[in-house]
Formats: sequence, structure tokens, C-alpha cells
Amino acid sequence: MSVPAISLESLVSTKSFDQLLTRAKSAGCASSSCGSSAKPDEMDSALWQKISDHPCYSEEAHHYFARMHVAVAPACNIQCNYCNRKYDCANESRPGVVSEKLTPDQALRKVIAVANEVPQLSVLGIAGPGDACYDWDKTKATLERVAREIRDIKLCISTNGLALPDHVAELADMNVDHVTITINMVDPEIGAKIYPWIFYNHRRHTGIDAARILHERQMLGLEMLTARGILTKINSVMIPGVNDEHLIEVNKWVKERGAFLHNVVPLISDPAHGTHFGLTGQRAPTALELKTVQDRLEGGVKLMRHCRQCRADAVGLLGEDRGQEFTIDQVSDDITYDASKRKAYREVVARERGDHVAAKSQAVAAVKAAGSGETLVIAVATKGGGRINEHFGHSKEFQVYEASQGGISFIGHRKVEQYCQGGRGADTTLDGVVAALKGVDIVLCAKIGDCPKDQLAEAGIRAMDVYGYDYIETAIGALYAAEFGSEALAATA
Ligand code: CLF
Ligand code: SF4
Repeated sequence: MSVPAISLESLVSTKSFDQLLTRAKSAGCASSSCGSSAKPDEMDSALWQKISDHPCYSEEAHHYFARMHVAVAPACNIQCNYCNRKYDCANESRPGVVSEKLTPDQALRKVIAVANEVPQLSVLGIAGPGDACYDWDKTKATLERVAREIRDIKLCISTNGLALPDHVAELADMNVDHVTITINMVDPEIGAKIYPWIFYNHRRHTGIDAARILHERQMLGLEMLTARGILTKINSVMIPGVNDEHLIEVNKWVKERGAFLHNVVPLISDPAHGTHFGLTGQRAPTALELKTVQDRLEGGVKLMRHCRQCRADAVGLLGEDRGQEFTIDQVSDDITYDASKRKAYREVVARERGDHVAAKSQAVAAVKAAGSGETLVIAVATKGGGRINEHFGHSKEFQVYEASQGGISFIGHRKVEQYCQGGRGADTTLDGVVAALKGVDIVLCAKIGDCPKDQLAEAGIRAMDVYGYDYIETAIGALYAAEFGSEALAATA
């Protein structure tokens, strides 16, 4: 594969990928994996095609590819106790800020504007603030218009499932091959504690009757999607004391019906959002409770652990929100699609990704070869590309990995307030960052000053920037081997 003739740095409008692109250029074609699409050996090619550039369906892809949501479908046919419709849909978003609602034509213009400027863009999702299948005409018009204009963009929707069975055939016709259903229960008695009412067949249903209808429609919709080869992700909102234990059962049911991924997200419950749960004191799960349930679900439907509970109008890599750069008032009326940046970016990523996969498997082998029963928890400051390429003080989130006998796994993320603003760090902010990193053994970043390093050390967390710009797994593999490998153990004997 040849290096694109245009300036690679000019492909991205932020500096997020400068390092990735620079390294990809310097690697040239000497790399053994040049041009590799990095398909895992055990994965069917057709399946790989579907997930390889979907940041939610592939943890690996989320280092490289971005999604955007357009809030075209504000109407909803059910009431969830964790939702206040004045705010974004809690199915797929973080409540708190009202989304910019768009018409399908406005949505098309916005998608073109983002595609022209954000080369990482690979997926358009419709995920609130209402239900994509209930507000169907707007959803359909938007997906059709965008697919006509940008032929290689993946289309994705999120739904509560009640109206889903009515639209599965049309979704298949429109080549929508990723659908998320939010399924919080398979037992209507539990459902009645989550959903006070639904609107179905022209009338309102309440209590167990409502939950039973919703459950039946969700299962039917999932079965219909599976029968058409559409990949289905199940989102479950974990509500302590209501459905936390029950999620084991939910996982079993959706596995039997062909779900591809299960994404357990924590309830967001804040009285300020005005939701029933927020106002009645229903608490959210702790990070440890969430992880415990996720760990218990291992062995069932494959788990998604890198969800960021996006806004209904999110734009960018997961964990990044560039929505404010693309509000509709900033988009020209007669904008036209320019594919050049996305095309050039994909060529570079294909090469870089092959190298990353090879580096990752070497690192995993090094961890396994150490033969240790110890576990290391490592938090990484990254701007994407699978590399340690963010300064500690600029991070708004840390990606968390676990290295153990089983290899190296991404286990989640910790959101923090950016410590360094305008070149100076604030002590109170640093306290919050250190608290958010509780339980982490090592922090890896591109750069860190003495002050935060010392404060982290006081909390028992080692911070280092010697692995700056390396692949995340390469650094973790080296650290683990140095700490627990046979040579390290021999040295301490
Ligand atoms: Fe959007 Fe959802 Fe499609 Fe992704 S988000 S509609 S599947 S393109 Fe992804 Fe965001 Fe989590 Fe959703 S990180 S909230 S899972
Ligand atoms: Fe709110 Fe979404 Fe539930 Fe509808 S499906 S009530 S918009 S969280």
C-alpha cells in the first residue's frame, strides 16, 4: 500500500492523531503487516467486515474510529424510571444537556460536515433523545439520505424494542446492520419497577402488563434481527437492588436469541435530572459493583466494557465529544461531501492497525510467559491510536487495563476533570483525579510533572512517562514481565 500523497497531518483537524500518523509514515512498507486489515484469525470475514470499523462493536476499533449521533427522533413510546424527557435519552446518552433536535435534512448536512472534517468517522447512530423505531419516519428518512450521500458509512440505531418488530424488514433493506436494544429485564415483575407505562396498540398499558408486552416485543425483535444477520447489542442499565442480580438471567435469554454483545451500563441517578429514580433516592452502582456483575457475565454473550454512555448528539471518538464544533448553525446550507480525508485516513489506519495487532500479541505472550498469578491494574492516558500519547494533565479520562495470567484486557475507563488548564495544575482538581484512580497500580502517560507524580505516589500509584508514544499493550507487557517475570523473581530471591 502506498503512502497517500497528501499531507497526513492535514487529515485530522485536532492533534489527536499526529503521533499515529507520523509513526505510520515512518514505518513505511518495511512492516511485516503492511496493509493488513488486522482481522483476528478466528473471526469470520463477513463478521469482521461488519465490526472492523465500528467503535462500539469492536474494542480495538474504538482506538481508531468515531461515531456521531443525530438527534432526529425525539418521540418515545415508553417511560423509563431513569429518564426525564427534558434531557437526553438514557438508553445511549448521559442525561443533563438537551440535545439539538434536527430534521432529516439538517441531519444530512451535519453528517456531511462531520465526515469532511473528522476522518475517523465511520458510524452514524440514531440514539435518542426518544426512540428511533417509534419516531420511525424521521429515522428512516435520515438513514436513507445519509446512505445515499456517504455510501461507506455504517448505520446504527438504538431502541427500547417496543416498536422494533414493525421495522426489522426495513432496517434490513436499508443495510442497517447494527441495532442496540435496551433490555433491562426478562421478568415482567422486575420490569414493572423500571417502566411505569408503555404506549402500545393505541393505548397506554401500566404495571406488569406493560412490562410483559415490552419484554415480548424485545425478544421478538431480537429474534427477527438475528434471523436477518443484523448484529444486535443489548444495553442493560444496572439498577442496584432492582435488576443487578437479574442481569445474569437477561444475559442468558439474549444469548439464546443470538445477541452479539452485552453492554451493562451503570444507572445515572441524580435528583437534578428530575427522573423518578433520581427523585426517589435510587442509587447508582459503584464502579466495583458494575465490574463484579460484568465479571460474573463472562462466558455468556461477549461483553462490551468500553461504552462511554454517549450523548444523543455526540460526535467523535468514544470518550471525546466534538458536538459543539458542528452545531447546525455552523453548517453551510449547500455543503457537499468530500471523501478524500476519510479515504486517506483509512489507508494509514489499515497499516498502523496491523502493526498494533502484532505488537499486542507479542505483549500478551510476554505477560503469559511470566507465569505469574499476580494482577496489575494500569490506567493509560491516550488520545487514540492505541498509544500512550496524552499528557497526564490533559486527560479527561483514563483507559484502564488489567494484566494477569490470562493476558491483557481493557476493563473500563475513569472519567476525570482535566487537571492542567492554561499551563497550570489546580490542587483540588488533582485530589479528584487521584481519587478517581483508586485501585490502579500504575499510570502511563506521555508526560507528567513531579507534583502530580509525587501525589500519586503518596496514594500508592506509580506514574511514568518513559513509555510515551508506545503502544499501550507493549508498555504493559514490558512492565508486567519486569515486575513478575522469572528474571524479576530471580532477582528478588
Ligand atoms: Fe451510537 Fe450506540 Fe450505535 Fe455506538 S453509541 S447508537 S452502538 S454508534 Fe457506543 Fe455510545 Fe455506548 Fe452507545 S459508546 S452509548 S454503545
Ligand atoms: Fe427515555 Fe429512552 Fe426510556 Fe424513552 S426509551 S423513556 S427516551 S430512556
